[in-house]
Amino acid sequence: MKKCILGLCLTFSTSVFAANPLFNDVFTADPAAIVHDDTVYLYTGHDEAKDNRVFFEMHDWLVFSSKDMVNWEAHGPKLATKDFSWAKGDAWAAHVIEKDNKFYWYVTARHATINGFAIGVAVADSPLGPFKDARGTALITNDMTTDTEIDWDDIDPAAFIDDDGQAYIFWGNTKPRYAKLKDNMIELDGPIHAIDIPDFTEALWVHKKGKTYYLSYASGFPEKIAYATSDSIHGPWKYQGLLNEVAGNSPTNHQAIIEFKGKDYFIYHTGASQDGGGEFRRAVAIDPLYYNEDGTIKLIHMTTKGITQAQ
Ligand code: FUB
Repeated sequence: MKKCILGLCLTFSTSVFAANPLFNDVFTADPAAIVHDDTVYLYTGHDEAKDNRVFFEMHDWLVFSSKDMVNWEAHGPKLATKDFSWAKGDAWAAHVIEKDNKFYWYVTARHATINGFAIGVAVADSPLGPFKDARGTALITNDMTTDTEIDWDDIDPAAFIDDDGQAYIFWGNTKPRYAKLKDNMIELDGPIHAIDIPDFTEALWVHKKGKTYYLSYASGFPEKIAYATSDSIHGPWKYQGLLNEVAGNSPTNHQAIIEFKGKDYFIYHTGASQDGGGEFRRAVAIDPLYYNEDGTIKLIHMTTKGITQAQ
């Protein structure tokens, strides 16, 4: 881990300094994470805007890994919008899931010929790739959802595989949606369903703890992460309140929730990078997530300390 103080940069192999943001040499956003072979693989967006004045500049997605949640290895970009022949840029939020020893990376990108944002999927035999477009076409396009006037309502995919093996994809901006995925993970299987949750903006994430399904999402704007629970992946979803407040210096907020070696983690982004961070130059952070005895989740304390105890 590299830390810089007053222009002096030192590399530490142990975690004696604050850990959030995780990376200060690259801007990272929109985290998604999986656990595979006792290793956490963290997939992030990659902010490359020169400053915070105009908009997002995002061309590819990055991968990092850790065996202890403290020390992270950077693997660089492993997928870019140019890897999808149908896409023309804007590498927005993405999500990776493992099924039958294959790794599916669902991505948001702007479609080259169909107006608006779209969702595609790449596949690999390893969590580090090489990943290639699994379809040659987008999986979800803006013309498949005509109930909003905006062209960025089909963004932020989140996949989930239920205990019976059925896979689903959740996504959306303004309107939360989900659909079944076929066994091949690269085709929708049936209709697109609406989800009834309050004040939804974007960034859906689904996880299950015990018998409870959790649906977390960015709410309002500036965004806070809220969540709802259900005893079925199909809902109805019961709103449970906030998971975090507005993340420092960033109006967007985007979470991943994982369990690793028996502990639960909340991974998110802020605009708190030491090197000119902000709305379009975000940085991923991690803090512990704690459940109450009744299955609700305690409000996340967003810290600069982060995770300092190796797992
Ligand atoms: O990073 C671009 C967009 O900002 C994402 O798709 C949203 O979730 C928000 O974080």
